Amino acid sequence: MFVLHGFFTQNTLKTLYVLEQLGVDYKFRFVDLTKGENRSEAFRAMTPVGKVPVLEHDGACLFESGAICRYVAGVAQSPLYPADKLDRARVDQWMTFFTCHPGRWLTDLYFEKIMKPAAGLGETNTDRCEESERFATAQLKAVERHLESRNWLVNETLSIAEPWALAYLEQAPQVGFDLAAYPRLQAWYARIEELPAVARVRARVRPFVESVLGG
Ligand SMILES: N[C@@H](CCC(=O)N[C@@H](CS)C(=O)NCC(=O)O)C(=O)O
Repeated sequence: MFVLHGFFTQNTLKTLYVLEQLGVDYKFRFVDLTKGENRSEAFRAMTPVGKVPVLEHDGACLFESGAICRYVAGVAQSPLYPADKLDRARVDQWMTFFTCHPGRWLTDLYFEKIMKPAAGLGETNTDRCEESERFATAQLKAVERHLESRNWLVNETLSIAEPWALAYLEQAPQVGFDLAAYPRLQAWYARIEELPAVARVRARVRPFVESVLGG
């Protein structure tokens, strides 16, 4: 049994979407960051960095969402994280790309426009929002180009890179970032959203979102 400690923002959602899609047995323990629960002694005993998500498994703890997803996929020996070295590297490459490029900027927008007001962390920085929108716009064009000739990121089949990317991209409508300029990406996004695993995760985190951000 895996135990995932997390919040409801994209670093946790990446792991929840991936775990759910892998079909492994896991429990979710909500850590309310707005109440500083990640600074408790019990939480710090699991991770030196004090951030979510954290995975507990077989008496060990792991932090970093990427390490967690790859570990669980490895334990499950899932084809969603292919054994072939090149295919695996291609899955890794897209996970890293989303994290460092479009996902990073969409996450900045989410923080500025949603988390800051909700958690009383100060005024939304409009200059920062404009910069984030500019970078996200440019980088999503690369994904659109890649998807012009394919339906999935790697090998014409679903991989853990898809639920991973979803957690970043689903912030777009929430922050008013229009994806209409990317029709192939939108179609791919819709295919990921249709996965039953996605609906299950959303239902699972909804009460926590509502308790922090309101209904
Ligand atoms: N690179 C880490 C980032 C983890 C991270 O930044 N988590 C945030 C929430 S999304 C957090 O725990 N923030 C609380 C804090 O820094 O005090 C990962 O992918 O797991």
